[in-house]
Amino acid sequence: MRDGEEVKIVFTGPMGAGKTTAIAAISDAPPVSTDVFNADRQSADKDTTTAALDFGQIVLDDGLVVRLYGTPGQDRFDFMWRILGRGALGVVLLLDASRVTALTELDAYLDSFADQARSGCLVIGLGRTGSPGAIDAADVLRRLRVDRLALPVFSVDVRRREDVMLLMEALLSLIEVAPQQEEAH
Ligand SMILES: Nc1nc2c(ncn2[C@@H]2O[C@H](COP(=O)(O)OP(=O)(O)OP(=O)(O)O)[C@@H](O)[C@H]2O)c(=O)[nH]1
Ligand SMILES: [Mg+2]
Repeated sequence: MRDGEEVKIVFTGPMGAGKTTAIAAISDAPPVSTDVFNADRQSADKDTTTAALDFGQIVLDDGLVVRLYGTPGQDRFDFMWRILGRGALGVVLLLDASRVTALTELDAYLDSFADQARSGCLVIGLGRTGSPGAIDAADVLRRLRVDRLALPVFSVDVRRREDVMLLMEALLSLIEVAPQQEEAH
């Protein structure tokens, strides 16, 4: 990739996994956020939830411009996943390891972003792995093997810039070696 080239990356995953937090952790300028009051405290106990998208951007040392899009986590906004996924070269899938539904959510998102998963342009960031009863990276890798997918899985804290950058850099390396994708529709 060269100076001034642009790449679109989508951060996705269920409500509360940390998409908005992750984009804010690495974006050069404060990201555009569309968070609204969260009335669904059962799905995620936090004050706000993303209604349309997050948008941030970073320019890497080699001049590559990385546009960062975050999807809304609530199922009622799932039409946005397809819209935001269009033209995305890679996907960062964030999961909350402490949720009992984490592996079911993994399956659902791999289905929705099947083009990127199959072409190997998807990385998984597993948050809150230290919580009691949480799944770990080995559990995710086992599930991926069933689907014959070889994708990297990292245990991360989305509030830490270094952790989110690790996900980004792993993903950009995968994009570089992947066969050129057809634009996802
Ligand atoms: N204590 C703790 N908090 C975390 C950890 N990881 C993420 N969080 C918090 O979890 C929350 C994640 O919220 P968001 O970033 O809004 O999540 P989101 O994925 O954008 O959620 P939606 O937009 O509702 O789909 C933030 O308040 C983070 O600070 C962690 O490892 N430990
Ligand atoms: Mg959000």
